[in-house]
Amino acid sequence: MSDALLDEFRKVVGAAGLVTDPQRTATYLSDWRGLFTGSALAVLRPASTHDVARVMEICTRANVAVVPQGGNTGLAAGATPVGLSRAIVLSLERMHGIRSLDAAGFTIAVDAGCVLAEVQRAAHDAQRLFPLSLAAEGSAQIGGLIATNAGGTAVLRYGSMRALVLGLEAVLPDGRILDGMRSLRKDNAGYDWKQLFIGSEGTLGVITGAVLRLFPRPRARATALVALACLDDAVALFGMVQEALGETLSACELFSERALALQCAHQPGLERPLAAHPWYLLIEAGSSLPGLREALESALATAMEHETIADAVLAETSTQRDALWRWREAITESERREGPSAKHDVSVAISDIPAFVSEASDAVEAAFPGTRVLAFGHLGDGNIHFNVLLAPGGNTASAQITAVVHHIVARFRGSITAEHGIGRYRRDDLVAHRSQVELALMRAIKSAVDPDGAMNPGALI
Ligand code: FAD
Ligand code: 2HG
Ligand code: ZN
Repeated sequence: MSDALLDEFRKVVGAAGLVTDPQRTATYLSDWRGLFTGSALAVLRPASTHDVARVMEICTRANVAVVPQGGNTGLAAGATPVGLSRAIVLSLERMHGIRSLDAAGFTIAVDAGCVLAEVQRAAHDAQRLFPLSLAAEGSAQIGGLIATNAGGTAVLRYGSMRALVLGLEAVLPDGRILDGMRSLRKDNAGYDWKQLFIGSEGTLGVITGAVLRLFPRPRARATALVALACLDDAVALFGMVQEALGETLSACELFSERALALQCAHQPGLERPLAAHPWYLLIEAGSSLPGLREALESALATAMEHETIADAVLAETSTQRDALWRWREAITESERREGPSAKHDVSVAISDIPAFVSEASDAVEAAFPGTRVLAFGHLGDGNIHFNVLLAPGGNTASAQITAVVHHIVARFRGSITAEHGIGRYRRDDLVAHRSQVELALMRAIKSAVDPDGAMNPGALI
């Protein structure tokens, strides 16, 4: 990059906001899984929305592409500048303030670089709940979570990120600031442009702030880990606990014995919670009204009588609750330690989960000897992480495995990504799994908002 351009950037973001030292830029240039590595002229770390706007103006003028980056925990490599000759990474990490919290109105306004755990903490300190929860919450930022429309483990009750955003602030590629930091629950004044940015994966502009919904903090939680003989029983149990617990049910998370065994191998110190069974469901409900635990216990007792479940353990304390959750939340990290895998973040109708998993597992393990299916996820949302651990030296089969899995997903009229997004990892698959009309509409939106194609080239579309 020319010194003059560097100077221009430095004038805006200051010395602390401009990173060019290769040792420091390296962490911004690879994705969380280490599958993609790219290059950039520099990493820019602006400290305010106005600085983001000025950076964008310079980039437009100098024909420099912009790759926004949050906590870099994305699983679709959307924040990695791959194959771009003139690009910067724009990191929001210095914009991490809580702008305001309205406890009476149940809203919080934050900078986009705020880490999710910080938002949860601020809400908690104000006797409120910000419900979005996922294993990367110590690093993932609100801007990244909005840009990917993240899901996580409480979608069943509270919805994914889209359901939690009331207002948004974003900077357009040409540097204009869109100020929609409104806390309104109802607002029908024209097109709701913020919805375009939710799930846009950095391809339309830079999200710089958001107003988020808060909820009452449930005073009690009931958490159980249940062992099951088959997936049909898991779906049946989901129906039973939904009926018994109603809207208090917040999580219904699935994992297999293979996932549990993987944890035992890679997370020393975890004590096996139940004897081995093919499948497990982690069920949680929360409420401030009495009788929650009794309702869960009674639902599980009925399920036991009907032989829908094989075994169960209920958390007695918050430490036990955390220990049960660890079995679910550490799977991704254990999978990474185990070695390379082909990840599939699919959704199908909840009642189709047993047939989908059975058919896809049989197809993959028969066609690719030595592979091991690791299926887990958010059963209550119909979202299965149908990951396939590759056979040693089998990296080359990854794309073929994905083709087999996605073909079956299409037959079930499912989606090839329920929550992680398209990014660079699934870009070619999107074209095969959305109609010409849908793709044309997406391209029209992209070129209306980003006519020069400067925002995150190579991601999504
Ligand atoms: P990044 O990875 O930095 O970026 C992701 C995308 O958003 C990129 O395309 C980037 O360009 C864009 N972007 C980032 N910030 C901005 C911004 N301010 N403006 C515009 N575009 C921006 N995801 C789930 O949905 N559910 C889960 O349960 C879940 N669990 C996870 C568990 C682990 C252990 C890990 C590592 C990841 C998990 N993820 C999960 C994926 C990941 O945490 C989410 O996709 C998250 O939303 C990414 O946030 P981030 O700040 O790290 O974004
Ligand atoms: C989860 O549900 C995350 O734990 C990560 O979405 C899934 O590792 C994965 O594929
Ligand atoms: Zn998930």
